[in-house]
Amino acid sequence: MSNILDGKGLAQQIKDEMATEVASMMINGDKIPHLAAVLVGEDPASQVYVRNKVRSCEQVGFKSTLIRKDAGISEEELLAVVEKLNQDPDIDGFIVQLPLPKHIDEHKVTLAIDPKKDVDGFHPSNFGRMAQGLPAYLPATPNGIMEMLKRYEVPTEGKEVVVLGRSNIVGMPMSILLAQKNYPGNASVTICHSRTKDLEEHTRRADIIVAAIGIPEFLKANMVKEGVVIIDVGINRVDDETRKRGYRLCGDVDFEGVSPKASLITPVPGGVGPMTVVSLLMNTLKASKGTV
Ligand code: L34
Repeated sequence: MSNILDGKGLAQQIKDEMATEVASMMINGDKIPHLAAVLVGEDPASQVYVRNKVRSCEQVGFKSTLIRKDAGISEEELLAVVEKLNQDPDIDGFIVQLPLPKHIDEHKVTLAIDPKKDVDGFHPSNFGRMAQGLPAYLPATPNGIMEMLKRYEVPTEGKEVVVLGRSNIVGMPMSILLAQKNYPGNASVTICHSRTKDLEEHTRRADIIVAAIGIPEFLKANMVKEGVVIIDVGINRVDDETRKRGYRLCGDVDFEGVSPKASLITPVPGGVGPMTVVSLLMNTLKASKGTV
């Protein structure tokens, strides 16, 4: 049997389920979920991700609004865009795609988003609620990973989990969720980062590794044990002249080397990325129903 955790296929299945639900909402005359995305500048990867989000909205029958702004937009102007979306009664939830240009304080922008519309789950109020196990919008990538573990019935209770990376949007929330008294959770979680001594000593003990450090093919076969479950969050573009686009995508895991040792592994692309997108849609559906 294949050891692939097929995020792409699973995301499609969840979108099909959501499309059915949206169709019946429409018949009942309920409000159709409406997501807005703000994209600042021309970052090529961000354009792809946001396009995937907008396209997925169309697939499930959501309304979507894409607001594009020049990279030169001032912080003040961007905050005004956020405020307008906060006030717009037709918008159920919205995101400001990261990263933002250097002259804009991401933290300030995140704080300006109404937590009730913060379908990215980045606002400290949502993060704090998540950390305390209260109803909250969960950040899309960790939430997508949790959904994937659940649907594939991956055992997590009592497992040794190593999270590589401590970012606010992936590593930190992921480690909190996996330690919580829930399924998928109840794991013993270790966070490793740039100051970790003897990282391999940790990764070799791990039953589950979540790699989110942004270094292409960082995790090698000799760093993991037989039967490990690998969640590869990395999505790196590396130059490749044999490809038409001039680059190929790879994760933070050396897939070729690690896959033969892994009981389960997410590919890149087609693993965590599509689950991130679908979990944003799940949050938007909740926002439109007012269930968070
Ligand atoms: N505000 N900023 C905000 N919210 C987010 O949730 C994100 N993230 C991360 C970057 N900045 C953000 C995303 O949307 C990463 N991310 C994301 C979204 C979608 C995909 C990857 C990352 C995705 O669709 N990946 C596809 C391939 C894409 C490609 O061809 O380049 C995949 O199969 O992995």
